[in-house]
Amino acid sequence: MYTQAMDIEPQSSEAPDAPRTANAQQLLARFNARIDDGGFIEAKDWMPEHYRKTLVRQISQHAHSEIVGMLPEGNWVTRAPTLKRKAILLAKIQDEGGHGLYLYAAAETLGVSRDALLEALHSGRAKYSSIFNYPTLNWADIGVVGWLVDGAAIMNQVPLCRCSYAPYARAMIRICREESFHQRQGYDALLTMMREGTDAQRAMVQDAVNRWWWPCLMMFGPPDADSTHSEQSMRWGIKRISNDDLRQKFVDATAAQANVLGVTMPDPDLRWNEARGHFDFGPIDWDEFWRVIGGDGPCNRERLSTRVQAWEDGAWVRDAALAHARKQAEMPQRAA
Ligand code: BYC
Repeated sequence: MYTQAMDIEPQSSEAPDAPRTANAQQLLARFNARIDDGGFIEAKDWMPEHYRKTLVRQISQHAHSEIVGMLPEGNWVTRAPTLKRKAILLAKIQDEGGHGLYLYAAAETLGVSRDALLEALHSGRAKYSSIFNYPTLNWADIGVVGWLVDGAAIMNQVPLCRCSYAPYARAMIRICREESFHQRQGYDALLTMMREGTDAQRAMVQDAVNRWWWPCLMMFGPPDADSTHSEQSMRWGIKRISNDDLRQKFVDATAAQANVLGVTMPDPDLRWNEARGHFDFGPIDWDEFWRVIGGDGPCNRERLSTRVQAWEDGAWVRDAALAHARKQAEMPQRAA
């Protein structure tokens, strides 16, 4: 039940998108030409079935990540150290819920229902980002989630603003604007702890960085050589930059920020390589990554059961909204 496989619909056994008629060949040629020109595909445009399924998979995993991502931070709302930090945290968590809504709406334009997507999440069939299967143990974790987790998310998501599927690209533009506030508020919370805090608070920040650094590097997905979908997704302009290249950009950006903050990344191999013009970094534990996305991370079970509980507890809200919509629909008839 707690695996994170993503099989919303059984796959067809025939070769994906092999055009069988002259008309189908023409549609495929037009689609390919638009992709090759760097153009966008809209919801009503013809698209190969494999392209549609790839987008449903990626956009729904992304949507699930946003709403599951609310849970580790939600744990700290009642324990935020000041009113200001609490208000910021609440706003951030609400933003993540909003991102989930934009993304589910973008997935729905591809002809899949939100109920089906949520059912796949709640039954454990759908994936969400590996990062949310790690615990937030102290207040510094909330700062580190903003700085590193949202920082990694932005690095991955900015290129998605140019994704070839226009409804996804449009959703990503708004999401990226909000994510950049999330990253900055996290870094600001950590700077306050490091500059104005006690030794114990500085130690909390370092401890949180030690625990989150490696899982954040895993957020970008497996190495390019082991990535199942990258080649096709890059060809279709869904992904614009590869998993490894994005990971490297993230390491380069955050290594400098760590110096300003006064923390050390838990990687003895992390050092500037003049010849490459990048930071070198040590090996990632990919066994841990596959274990976590296979359902056996520190918090997979807890996250899924909390999410299912929230869905069940919210049934009355959905019922009330539907009842209200029904009444609204009946109004003009009543007046007549
Ligand atoms: N976690 O062929 P690959 C956020 C899976 S939200 C879990 O490279 P692809 C935030 C992958 O799905 C962050 N699974 O895949 C929210 C595939 O399995 P399936 C979420 C992962 O799709 C709230 C298999 O491994 N961001 O930051 O080409 C608060 C092979 O991988 C992961 C997005 O979703 C992972 N980390 O590339 C704060 C962005 N990595 O599907 C923050 C949109 C890989 O064959 N998504 N897998 O069963 C993407 O950009 C791409 O889907 C990925 C993976 C780069 C994540």
